[in-house]
Amino acid sequence: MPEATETKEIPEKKKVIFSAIQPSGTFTLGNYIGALRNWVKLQNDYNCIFAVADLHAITVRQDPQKFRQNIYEAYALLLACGIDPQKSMFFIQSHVHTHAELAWILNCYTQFGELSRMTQFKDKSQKHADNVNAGLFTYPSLMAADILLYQADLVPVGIDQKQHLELSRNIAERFNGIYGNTFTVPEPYIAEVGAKVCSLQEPTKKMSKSDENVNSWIAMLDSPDVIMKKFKRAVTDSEAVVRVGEGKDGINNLIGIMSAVTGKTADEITAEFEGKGYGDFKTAVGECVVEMLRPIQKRFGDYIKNKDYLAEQYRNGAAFAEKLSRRTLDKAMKKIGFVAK
Ligand code: ATP
Ligand code: LTN
Repeated sequence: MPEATETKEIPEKKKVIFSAIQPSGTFTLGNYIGALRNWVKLQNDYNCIFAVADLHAITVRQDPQKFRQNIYEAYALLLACGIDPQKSMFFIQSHVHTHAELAWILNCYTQFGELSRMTQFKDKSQKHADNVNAGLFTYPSLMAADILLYQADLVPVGIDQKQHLELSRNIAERFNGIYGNTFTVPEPYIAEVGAKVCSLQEPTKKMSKSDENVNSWIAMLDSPDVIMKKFKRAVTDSEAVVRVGEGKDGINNLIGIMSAVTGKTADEITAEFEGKGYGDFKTAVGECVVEMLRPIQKRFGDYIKNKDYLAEQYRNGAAFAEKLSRRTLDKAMKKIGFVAK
């Protein structure tokens, strides 16, 4: 007889992770180090669900041809980074109709005042003053739908998305409060410190793909030559010592990048470059980034040529996602009082 205190080991259920990225241009080194690279690692420990958030991208006007290409490229690039459709569910958001449907429903449980307080809405409506559309305003309800449909426990996002996630939690709690437990209330999963890659030209700002100065960001698909050139042009300071310090934003950023890529600490990097100039250092940073991206670019080149393979993967992903998300949508609709089909 087992002792009364002995407990049977119940295998812990893996937590569900959901995240998505907009196909709104070429992905940068910031997207990779701050988001995509972590997604790849999470696949081993969690049930991961990832999407290319194309519905979100049309809140800003897109050129149709370029948009289509960006969606393909985003899907292929994520595969090339190591998102593995055998381990994770990986699909294109607009292929799974439940997202838009739940978003409409959640819109009716989201207050005008809440949406008005979103800083991204305020920023983007200033930036695109000629197109402050309703979708830009209700963007967070669609994001909530993305997450709540899969009963996600954790959502890896950058700090810029934390406010949206907070709103998703409020919507879930409000709905559960009215109708009883329907949605898992998700927690943010913010990447470890140092995950913010800054602009190479204005190193107090984050590296952003929508920055008009192309020298400020490294695209994941930039050629080695271009990457080296951009690093050589990176803004530094006049001290000429490779160390982390106040007022040394450019060098701090380059050290951060090298540390993220090689796993070396800032002190190790400082020691390695003692007595050497910024020229050598910048070349070394450029080289390690080129080497990190080289295999990804190679795989991307193979995937993007193989449209049939891409289609097979995103169709499969969408079929699974539809089946899983349908359950939550049906449950929510039933609770509200809709008549079942
Ligand atoms: P935009 O320029 O349109 O604002 P973006 O390059 O900032 O776009 P997003 O699509 O908003 O990229 O972000 C996708 C993910 O990449 C988010 O999780 C975000 O936090 C992360 N990310 C974006 N830029 C950086 C950066 N410079 N450093 C670290 N993480 C980043
Ligand atoms: N809004 C996010 C992309 C995004 C997302 C999501 C992230 C859309 N739906 C759901 C996490 C969970 C962005 O712009 N980075």
